[in-house]
Amino acid sequence: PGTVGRILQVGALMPPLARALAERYDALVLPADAAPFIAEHGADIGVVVTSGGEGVGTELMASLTSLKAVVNFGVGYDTTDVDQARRRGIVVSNTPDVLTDCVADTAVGLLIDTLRRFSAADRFVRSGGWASARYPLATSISGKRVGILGLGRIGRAIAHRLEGFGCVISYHNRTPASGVDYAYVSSLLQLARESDVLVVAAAGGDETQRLVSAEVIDALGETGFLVNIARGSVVDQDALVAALVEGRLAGAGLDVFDDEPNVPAELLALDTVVLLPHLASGTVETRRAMTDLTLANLDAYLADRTLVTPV
Ligand code: 8YV
Repeated sequence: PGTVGRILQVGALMPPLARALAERYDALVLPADAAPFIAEHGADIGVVVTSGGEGVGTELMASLTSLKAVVNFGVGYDTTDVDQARRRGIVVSNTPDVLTDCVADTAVGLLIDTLRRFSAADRFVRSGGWASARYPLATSISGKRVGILGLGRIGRAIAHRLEGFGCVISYHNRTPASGVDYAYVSSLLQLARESDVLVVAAAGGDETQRLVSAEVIDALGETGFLVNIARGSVVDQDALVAALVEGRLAGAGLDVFDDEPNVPAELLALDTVVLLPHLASGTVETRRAMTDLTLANLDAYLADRTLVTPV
């Protein structure tokens, strides 16, 4: 195949990945002041390597007139303009499967922490509260009805784990998933009404924007819990915060937010919420596997214009 052009890193990447790009691929790095850089190099860039946290948005993609491939670190690629990519014949890869177990582990850990209030109990012990008071009773896991929004690879891994905890699983997707016998609920509102815990595992992007609306949150109700390991954009965050502050929702376990790394100040004061810094895939083993898969996609593209895991 003909020449690909230069490789460009967009946004921060794991140090081993950034190092490999610089040393082995002579990659350029998009600076904060992008305009002069684009003016000089924009037309030479054939491949972008980026992550879900950054992506290749509409404007940046339009300015890269020779772009042919976007290699994305992370399973989610909602920050990349895939419609423009499709129109222009730009191929996009992500890193599915290798992070499924860790993200599902995080969802289950968050669910247990939120219902049993372990993180708040840890704060209680550290602050000396145990000497003078008993810790309030929490909520059991077994027997709980867990609704999963988005029964894809990660949703299924969450469901599989929660079966082991004695939870009753149902789910909502646009269409029923094949090969599972969990109960399918065709309306998300109905799923929320019938669930003690709603776990968000759907991809981000326009199609899932604020799917978990004020109405859905109200349907979960004052004994209900929300867990989100997907994207902040899938939930109406203002409605979620209001419901938590007013006690109209029992609690929430959140690994993702609307405007990371900013977390609504109201949540910091609530012991009913568990707040994580978007760490679901953040283990040494999984991040190494994601790095390897990212480089495998890049190598495949450079060798013969194919991708190992195209989206
Ligand atoms: C990454 C993620 O931390 O895979 C995803 O979609 O959200 C995480 O695994 C993130 O993409 C890195 O920016």
